[in-house]
Amino acid sequence: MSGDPRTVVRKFLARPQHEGVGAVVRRSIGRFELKYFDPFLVLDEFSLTAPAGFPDHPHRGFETVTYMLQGSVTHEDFEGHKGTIGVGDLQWMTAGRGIVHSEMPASHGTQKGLQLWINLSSRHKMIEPRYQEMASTNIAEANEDGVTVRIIAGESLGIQSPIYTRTPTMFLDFTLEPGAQMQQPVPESWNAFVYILEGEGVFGKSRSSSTTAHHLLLLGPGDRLMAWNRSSKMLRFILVGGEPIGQPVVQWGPFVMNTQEEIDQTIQDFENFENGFEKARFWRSEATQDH
Ligand code: FJE
Ligand code: FE
Repeated sequence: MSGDPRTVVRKFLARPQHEGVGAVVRRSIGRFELKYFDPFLVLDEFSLTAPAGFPDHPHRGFETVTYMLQGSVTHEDFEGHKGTIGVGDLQWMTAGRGIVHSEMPASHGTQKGLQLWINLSSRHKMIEPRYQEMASTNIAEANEDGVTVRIIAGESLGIQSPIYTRTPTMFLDFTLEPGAQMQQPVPESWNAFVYILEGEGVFGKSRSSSTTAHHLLLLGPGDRLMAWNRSSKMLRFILVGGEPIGQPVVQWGPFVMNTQEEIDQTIQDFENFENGFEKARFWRSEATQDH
């Protein structure tokens, strides 16, 4: 490879905070100090223990990617789309012009996962909603020299994920055994980050100091990432990259548009059950109905 490897330019520790109803999230992207990392709006490592959850709420203008780490979450939306995603399963939801749904724990104990919000460009914000779901058993996994990679989106070790990314995105889940090292190409023009799930690792430059779990690492320019596990425990992290959109972002909670006028219109659409929110008028999720 001809270019330079990417180095770590900023580092954030994601501390737990409260979100939804009784839920706890470690938010890295989307917090005050890092409102937006184009095209990424939010990265939450969430933790749900019943009755905590995310009851009926809307989305417009972006995609949500939910990837489970422990336990399971049941989702249901206002079109009748419903399901449960368990450990290692993926839901890639393109909210587009509008989704109203609930996301609630499906079992006892603590459910953990990642939720990433990916922005859509102005010409895609009002597209029809779409789901892409992949059970853990269908997610391709490649193995090489102590490195295991699960290919959620994009390509690694010659394997391409079938997930269609409306905003070009890569999402890879790496596990490195003690002593292992990895190298992964990342398109030069993309923004990319690492989020550490477990263990500790050295990222970017071989001589840099190691970083532990729940840290977000923003990567600088370059054409690939290199990482090393010099510890005696497993290292697990995600590497995510995306093509920057380069458009203004105006966000109001779960609505993400380009202008304040579009946000005002969205709030009006939601209140009046119009322009994609028609089915919200008489819908309540089973999870939040009185039993
Ligand atoms: C939320 C709007 C939302 N992080 N991690 C406003 F859409 C949400 C929300 C979530 C969420 C859901 C899951 Cl399953 C996992 C998440 C935010 O639903 F919390 C606020 N405050
Ligand atoms: Fe949601």
